[in-house]
Amino acid sequence: MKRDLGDLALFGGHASFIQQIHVGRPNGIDRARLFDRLSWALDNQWLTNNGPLAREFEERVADLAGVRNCVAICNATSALQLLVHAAELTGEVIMPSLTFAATAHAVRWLGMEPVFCDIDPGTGCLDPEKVAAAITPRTSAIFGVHLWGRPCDVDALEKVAADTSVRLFFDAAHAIGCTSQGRPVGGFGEAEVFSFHATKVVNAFEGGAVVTDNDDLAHHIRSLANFGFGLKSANDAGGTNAKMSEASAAMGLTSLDAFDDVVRQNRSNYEQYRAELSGLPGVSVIDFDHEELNNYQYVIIEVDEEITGLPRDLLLALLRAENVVAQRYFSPPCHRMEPYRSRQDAHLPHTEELSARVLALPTGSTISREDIRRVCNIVRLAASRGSELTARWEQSRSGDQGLVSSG
Ligand code: T4K
Repeated sequence: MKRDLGDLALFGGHASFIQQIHVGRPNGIDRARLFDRLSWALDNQWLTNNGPLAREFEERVADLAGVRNCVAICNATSALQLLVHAAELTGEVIMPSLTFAATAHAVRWLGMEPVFCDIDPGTGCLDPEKVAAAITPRTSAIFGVHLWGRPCDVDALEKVAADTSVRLFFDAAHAIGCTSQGRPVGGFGEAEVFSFHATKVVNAFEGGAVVTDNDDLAHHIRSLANFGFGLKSANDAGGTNAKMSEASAAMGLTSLDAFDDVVRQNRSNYEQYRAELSGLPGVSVIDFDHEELNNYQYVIIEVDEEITGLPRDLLLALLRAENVVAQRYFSPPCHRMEPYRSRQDAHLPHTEELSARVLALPTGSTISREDIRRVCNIVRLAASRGSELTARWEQSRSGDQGLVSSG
């Protein structure tokens, strides 16, 4: 355990971890089950194109989400694009800026303008009042994002959508297995999109899905993902290839088998982080509504530089020097990134404030209690002596080696 600033790798100490630990390390998988499924697919000589494993995966995801239709797609970005295309959206789509670039890129790829709207600082998700104010005659849809698995204020967004005749969809990339007021994420708005990327709580190597109770929309998306075959209207002709392969479905199914265990482990990690960092001024671990189901796949801390004297990015750099590959999910926010920054002048104070404070820490089934203890030890040491650390870092960068090597 590190006791003094000189113990930190940033100042010449040994790194806390010999090997890197990551946010987004794939969770452990039952290899025997995975290999059985892969072997079965090889024996079956059916490797993609709506195969039996993909269909089973779709059934299980639809069940979890409490909806009639799940269309498995090769990744969530493509799923978002297909959804935007099938829904025939036009003009402007309102969304948060505090999200992964894929949410905005998917909309822009289809020729629409993402319009970034500020968040509720308490949840990190769209502020429904700000959404209502952002609607213009060009707005065709609202895309909520259940950030870090915390659901949006779904009721309020549904009301805004109904009052303004604007369509409502959700990017639920982070939120499989979560509920809002006891209802599973997946059934909100007209459709929702899950991600099954390797870094996610359900992992299909790469994968995504559109879930919806709208049978026509599901049929349309399924056809578009398969070159447009089977589309009812000649106007809709054309499509792409965005199907989920049997190998991905085999992985997705095996990951779903472990879902409850992984969520239990994530929750225990999350609670340990909360306990180890409790009472540390200027650092908080974001909360979840424990009355609801949560997948706890992200452990996010907020670092208040005014209280700690420690800039979030310096904490990131010092964690990385210790081989803790923390992530700035999500910073910069989309409206501060190209191609959006130069296209619009969004004023999003809550987004900017939260985005500047957040850091994701490693969790999942590959992290041990001892790993978390050590990560928290570093965060505690750094945040409790933030001003001193920052001054020392600045001096070391300006070449005062004497201070760098002292204990
Ligand atoms: N909407 C939202 C709200 C999203 O967050 C995402 C994706 C999407 C849509 C789009 O979903 P997909 O089209 O990807 O299905 C990662 C993931 O690639 C991305 O899926 C995810 N969100 C995002 C939050 O995280 P990066 O740019 O941070 O990836 P990368 O390569 O830097 O990896 C992150 C960490 O994970 C690293 O520390 C390394 C570690 N890692 C990664 C992989 C792939 C591993 O340890 N093993 C691995 O196999 O985006």
